[in-house]
Amino acid sequence: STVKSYAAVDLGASSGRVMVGRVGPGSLELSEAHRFPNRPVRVPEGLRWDVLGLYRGVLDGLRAAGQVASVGVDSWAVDYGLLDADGALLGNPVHYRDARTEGVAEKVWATLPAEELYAATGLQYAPFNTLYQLAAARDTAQLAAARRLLLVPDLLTYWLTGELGTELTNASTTQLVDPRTRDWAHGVAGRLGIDLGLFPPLRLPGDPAGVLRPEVLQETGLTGPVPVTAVGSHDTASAVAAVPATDGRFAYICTGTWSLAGLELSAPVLTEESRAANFTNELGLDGTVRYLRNIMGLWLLQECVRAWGDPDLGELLRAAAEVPALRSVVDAGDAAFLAPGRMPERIAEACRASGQPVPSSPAETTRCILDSLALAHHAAVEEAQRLADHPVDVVHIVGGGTRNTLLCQLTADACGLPVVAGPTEAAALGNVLVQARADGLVGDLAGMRDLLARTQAPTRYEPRGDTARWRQAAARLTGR
Ligand code: ADP
Ligand code: LRH
Repeated sequence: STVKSYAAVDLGASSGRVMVGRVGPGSLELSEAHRFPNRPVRVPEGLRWDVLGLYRGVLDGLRAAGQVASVGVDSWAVDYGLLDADGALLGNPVHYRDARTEGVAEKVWATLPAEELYAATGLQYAPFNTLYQLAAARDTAQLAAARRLLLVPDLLTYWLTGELGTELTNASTTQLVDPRTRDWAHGVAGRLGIDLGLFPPLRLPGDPAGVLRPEVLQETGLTGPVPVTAVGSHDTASAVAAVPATDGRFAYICTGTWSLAGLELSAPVLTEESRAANFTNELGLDGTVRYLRNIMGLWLLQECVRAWGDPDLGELLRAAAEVPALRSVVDAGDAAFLAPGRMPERIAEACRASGQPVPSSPAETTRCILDSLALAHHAAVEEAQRLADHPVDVVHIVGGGTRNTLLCQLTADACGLPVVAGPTEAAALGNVLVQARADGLVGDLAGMRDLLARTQAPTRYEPRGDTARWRQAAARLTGR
């Protein structure tokens, strides 16, 4: 029987990796070829991605991966690089945590009210949606010189193949796509003076995206032709595709730098109530909609760990498990935590401001973060079910946060539902499976999930009761 290898390039906000998936009839194995840190750089003009360093990591990873049937690229959403008339990159892509979008949304809404924008695009308000980034860049020399705009995975795909395209799942995070037609929102772009001509034509997960350029083959030691396949290039689209659900009654939480918590739907929810609850409608594989809320996620912990001089994470989590539960909680959905820096102090300030005990040790702060994340996970899972009228029996957790067993257990406790945790490298697996599908090796989304459920043994966490305590803690935040 034939087993084929596929390389998944998966760039998260905290690390990039090149993973190799081996897919055969009824079999699926994933291994890591190369992992490299993703460290943004602050320069005088602001916070930037080190996109050349990332591309270096991709090339090293492809060399380590060895010969593969194809390559796919996914990354975090919303950010982009601009190309000049010669096809050269103009500057370093701006980080979505950069301050340039402060106060921009209000100006956009003066032209196009937030209600209309939501009805047309279904995207939750986040200051970093590409639409606001483009509004912030409006009068810059760089944008004036730009002939093309490529979202980060499309930029790397372009460097690998020389071919231009805009992959749909990630395009849906720009706030310039209509989730009903799954095509550009021309009316929105027109009213805001955004030139959609900057975006190369849309392509869908599974579409061909060229072959590795001769120079790339030479540098990676691969033998051509090696096709590149468009995948769900938004990492969250790939991760949700790899949720090993066995029926439709599930919620998911993609945990990494962010927690993305919600439901997979067949149509967007564009009601005013949904907008007020800040739920987003991003586009997924095969006509699906990712109806979810962004929660600050393990970013809160990453930033604290950085501030504490990188103590051992395992020891910190063991100590946090010994701290009494729910002493203090913060709103883990609050955009006040978006920017980098001073995170332990900002968390302490939020506890003080809401009249709760102020965590005083790294273990206590860590416990506060994990309790707060579990609380926010529950709120998102519960509200999504209500707003979409779509009940669930189980919560799937995928991504790096599945390694945090305390977070998984607390999430089960807060939700009062069983949690099924895994796979950890969900985005890479979703990336691999879309390539294998384009190659005819696996079937539809249900077939992909069936293969995952049979091959990637997850861990199950049962809720430990005591949901009343979680409700009381939630009330401390809402003041109700
Ligand atoms: P991203 O793709 O956004 O860069 P990941 O999915 O790689 O993020 O998840 C990274 C997070 O996973 C880290 O911030 C950390 O909190 C958590 N994590 C990674 N390894 C471990 C571990 N061994 N134990 C507990 N948590 C871990
Ligand atoms: C997670 C993610 C998330 C976006 C954020 C910018 O990596 O793609 O889905 O909201 O980054």
